[in-house]
Amino acid sequence: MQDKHPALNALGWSPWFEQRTTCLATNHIARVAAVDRDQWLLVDPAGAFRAKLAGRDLQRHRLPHERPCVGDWVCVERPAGDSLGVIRALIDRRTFLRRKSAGNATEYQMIAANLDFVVIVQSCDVDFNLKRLERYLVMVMEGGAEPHLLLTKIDLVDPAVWAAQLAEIQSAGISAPILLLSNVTREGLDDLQQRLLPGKTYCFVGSSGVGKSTLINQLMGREQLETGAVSGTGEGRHTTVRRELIRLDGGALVIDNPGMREFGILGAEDGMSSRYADIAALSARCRYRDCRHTGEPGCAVLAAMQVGEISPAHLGNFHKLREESNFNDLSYAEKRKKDRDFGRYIKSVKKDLRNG
Ligand SMILES: Nc1nc2c(ncn2[C@@H]2O[C@H](COP(=O)(O)OP(=O)(O)OP(=O)(O)O)[C@@H](O)[C@H]2O)c(=O)[nH]1
Ligand SMILES: [Mg+2]
Ligand SMILES: [Zn+2]
Repeated sequence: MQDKHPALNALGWSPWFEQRTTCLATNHIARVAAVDRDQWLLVDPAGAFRAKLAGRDLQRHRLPHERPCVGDWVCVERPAGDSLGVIRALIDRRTFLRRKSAGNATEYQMIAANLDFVVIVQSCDVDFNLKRLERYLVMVMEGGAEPHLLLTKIDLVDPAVWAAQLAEIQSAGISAPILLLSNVTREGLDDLQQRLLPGKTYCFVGSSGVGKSTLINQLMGREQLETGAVSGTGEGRHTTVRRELIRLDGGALVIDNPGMREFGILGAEDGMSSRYADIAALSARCRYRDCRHTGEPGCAVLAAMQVGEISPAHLGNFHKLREESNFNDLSYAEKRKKDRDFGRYIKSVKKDLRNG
C-alpha cells in the first residue's frame, strides 16, 4: 500500500491506520498527546496544538471510553492562528489498554490507545505483587499490545530479593520479557534504552511511586516530568496526574501514566484465553464443553494438573481472575440493560406526553 503520510510514521502511524482513515480531504491527521477535561492536546508533524470535539461528536462519543484518548489518531480541522482545532472523527484503534473504572462504577476506562508495548512497572522493594501482575497481563493481552515487565529500585534490595521475584514470575508461566533497573545507579537503563524502537509506542503503567516518571525523565535526559517523594511505607503519592505521550530523541514514543491503585478486569475474555492459553488448549479435551475445571468428571485441565503439567497456583490464579472477570462482565451487562430500559421508559413517557 502506498505510504500517503510518511511524515506521520515518526509519530506511530502505519498502513493499518491508512486503510481505516475516514478523514476528509480538508482534515488533517493528528495524534492525541494528552487530554485535559474538554481539551485535547494533539501532535502532528508540524507541532502541537489544542483542539475540542465537534458538538455533534460530543453526543456520539457519549461514553467516556468512546472519546479520543491518549495515543488515538483523529481527523481534525487545524486551527487558524491560535484558536482551537476541531476534532471531526476518531480513527479506529489498532490496540488499546483499558481497565474497569476505579471504585464500584461498572464502566470501562480507556487508559491509552494504539500501543505497541505496555511496560508493566513494579518496584522490587515493596510493590512487587504477582496477582496484580496477572491482572495487568490479562488486560494488556485483551487490548492486543505486547507486555513487557520492568522491576525498578533494584538498588534498594538484596539481589536475592529480585532473584526470588524473577523465579516467581517464571514459575507462573509468564513469558513476557523482564527488565531490571535502578534509576539511582542507572543499572539496566542502557539495556532498556536499546530496546526502545523509533516510531513504536510504549505505555508505562504501574502503582504510584514505582519510578515511572523518574525513568522517563532519565530517558529524555532532562527533568521534564514531575516526580514524587515516597512515604515511609514505600507507597507513592500520585505525583503524575495526567497521561502524556512524549517523543524521545531516539524516536520512541512513551506514555507516562498516573499511578493506578487498582486494575480491575472487565470484558477480558480474549485476554484470559491468551494469558491462560495452556488452560484454554487443554479445555478443548474436557468431557463437557462448559467445564469449569473445578472437579467435573473427564476434566482435562485437572488431569494435567495431577501429572504436574500445570501448577496448582497457575490454575488457582486462573480461577480467581475468571470469577472476577465473569462477575464484572455480568454487572456490566446488567447496567447496560438498565440504561436501555431507562431509555425506553423515557421514550414512552415522552410519547405519552405527546399523545396525552
Ligand atoms: N531508590 C530508588 N528510588 C527511585 C527509583 N526510581 C524512582 N525512585 C524514587 O521514587 C520516587 C517516586 O518516583 P516517581 O518517578 O515519581 O514515581 P511514579 O511511578 O511516576 O509515581 P506516580 O506519578 O505517582 O504514579 C521518587 O522519589 C524517585 O526518586 C529507583 O530505581 N531507586
Ligand atoms: Mg509519575
Ligand atoms: Zn475441565
